[in-house]
Amino acid sequence: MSAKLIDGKKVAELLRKQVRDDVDFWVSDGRRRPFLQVIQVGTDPGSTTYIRAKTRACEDVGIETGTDRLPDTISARELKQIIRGYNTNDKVDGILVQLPLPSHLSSHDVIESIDYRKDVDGFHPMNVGRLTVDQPTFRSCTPAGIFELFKHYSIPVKSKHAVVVGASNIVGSPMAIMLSRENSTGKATTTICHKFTKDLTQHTISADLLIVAAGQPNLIKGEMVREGVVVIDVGINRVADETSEKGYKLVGDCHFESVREKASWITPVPGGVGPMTVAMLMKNTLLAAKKSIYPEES
Ligand code: L34
Repeated sequence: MSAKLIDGKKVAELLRKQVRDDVDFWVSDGRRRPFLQVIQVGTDPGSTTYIRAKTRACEDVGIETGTDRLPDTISARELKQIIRGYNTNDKVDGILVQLPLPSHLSSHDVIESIDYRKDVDGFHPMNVGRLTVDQPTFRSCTPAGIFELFKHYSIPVKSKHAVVVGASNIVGSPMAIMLSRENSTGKATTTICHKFTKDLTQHTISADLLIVAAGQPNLIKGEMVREGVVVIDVGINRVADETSEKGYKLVGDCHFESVREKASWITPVPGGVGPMTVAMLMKNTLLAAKKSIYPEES
């Protein structure tokens, strides 16, 4: 078998088109456009690329956006003061602090200072907590995007064995929660593997759905998966490549060729999960503007 490719770029375009139509409808009777405030601390090249993709997507769907580029020497106090300014600014619907942060800043502390009603990343403990108890919430963009891919390709999730490799707060952990719980699409038997897992293959080999978000090139090889598995490769690693103009190429966490041989579906890197993350951010920002998840008290 050679797996069919899951085209995240295409599905992301379809989603953005939907959001664009919704935004047009939202502003058609005189409401202001949704506004996303992005905050970058430092100059991590990956962050710069991803933020560019996000602001371009905003332009594409008609969401207004501003980006703060702050020095990596900024103190926690100063950063949180800036965030508080956006929390109380009625014109700002969504606030996104791009991760990772420089090591002197606590991402927990910074994320918790964001008003959870503007937390379009779905990283605030309020939103993560609501996710775990199946209440409406901002769902983190990457896992939510993966569920959109399952939906688009009619890949069944319910009662399957889903194995998540990696337990980060950004992807692995919320993904596992959504897989195991989420009302409409989850209900999978879910295994979470992480760096303390003893025999990774023992788990991956029994996966119907394998979601890999470990940040380690070639972690998953063909011999570690069973025939017909659906593989979602969230990894986005830069590896040196003299033949490319940039001097590097992007690879996922799977050894693509050997895993593709066995899988029924697989996401490519790039062009798989990455564009879905960006598209779901557009969706969440519109939800924030509409106050769909946290309606204002009347
Ligand atoms: N706060 N920090 C916050 N929110 C997030 O949702 C993220 N993430 C992750 C890193 N830090 C974050 C992203 O935005 C990863 N991530 C992200 C976003 C977009 C892309 C990849 C990761 C993306 O567009 N990937 C393209 C290729 C981009 C390239 O050329 O480097 C792709 O096709 O996969």
